[in-house]
Amino acid sequence: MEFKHLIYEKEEGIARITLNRPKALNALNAELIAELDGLLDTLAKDGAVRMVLLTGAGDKAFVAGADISELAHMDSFSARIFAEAGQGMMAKIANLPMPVMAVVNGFALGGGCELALACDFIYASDKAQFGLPEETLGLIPGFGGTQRLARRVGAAMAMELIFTAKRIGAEEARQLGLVNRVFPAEELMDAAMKTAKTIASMGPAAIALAKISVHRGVDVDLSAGCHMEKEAFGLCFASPDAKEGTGAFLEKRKAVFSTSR
Ligand code: DAK
Repeated sequence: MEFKHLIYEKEEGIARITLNRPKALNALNAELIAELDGLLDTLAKDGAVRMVLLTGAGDKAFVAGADISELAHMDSFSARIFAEAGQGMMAKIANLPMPVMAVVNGFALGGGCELALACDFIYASDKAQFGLPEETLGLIPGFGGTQRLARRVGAAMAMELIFTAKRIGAEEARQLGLVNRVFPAEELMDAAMKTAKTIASMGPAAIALAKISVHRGVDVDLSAGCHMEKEAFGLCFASPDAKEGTGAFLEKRKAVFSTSR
């Protein structure tokens, strides 16, 4: 697949997407959002992809935000269309059947921080910086940032970060629960790949069901969440992987799960 602003690689069930506008610190313009949106549609149908890594080209930025040169020319109408495209693309990440990890190698600001938050979890380099600087531009986060950041770090901390536009480093982001793990920059991609391989070795149906249970569950009360979990648990038995996994344990051998959904 050929893209103008993305590099797409696939190896042993792991897809790696690199946002590739390094001269603009990988800022999200409308073309990049459309390309990524289309690629997510393709991935959703690719049963052989078990895990997705999303990262930024170069060593300076994951994504430095929405492209300010495009934002500067927007009116209310085009801003709404842009927000719809961005929010739609980010919702697709949660709806993918396979996990998506943001591998944040530098600035993750504004729309870049929102994109990382839309992924299932974040690994960061010790050089990464996170922030929602939209207020400095007379804007608010428009790609779900007010919602996802508050769910991740709590409403009060999200409001402080949004109101002050403060940038925080990787370690502080980890302490807040925004980032799962922090690595020296040169070790980040290897660490991400190691976790990706572990996840890719699990049964793909059970991973998809766990992902949907967690995502849907955080938006409902505990009883509704447990109800959904029960249904998802039952669905695991529609895949041969449940028999293979339990059988392998009893036979004292390593389970061999399906290679596609
Ligand atoms: N957009 C476009 N270009 C950008 C950019 C961005 N967000 N960030 C950096 N660049 C470009 C710079 O203009 C520069 O280009 P040249 O001048 O070389 O042509 C190049 O990348 C390198 O940047 P710097 O020279 O500034 O590099 P520094 O190391 O000095 O500084 C920096 C790095 C990341 C601290 C700085 O570039 C910076 O502050 N960038 C802007 C960060 C920012 O404010 N990001 C948030 C953008 S607002 C909406 C939906 C979503 C959003 C808004 C509305 N709807 C409701 C419609 C989201 C908004 C945002 O994300």
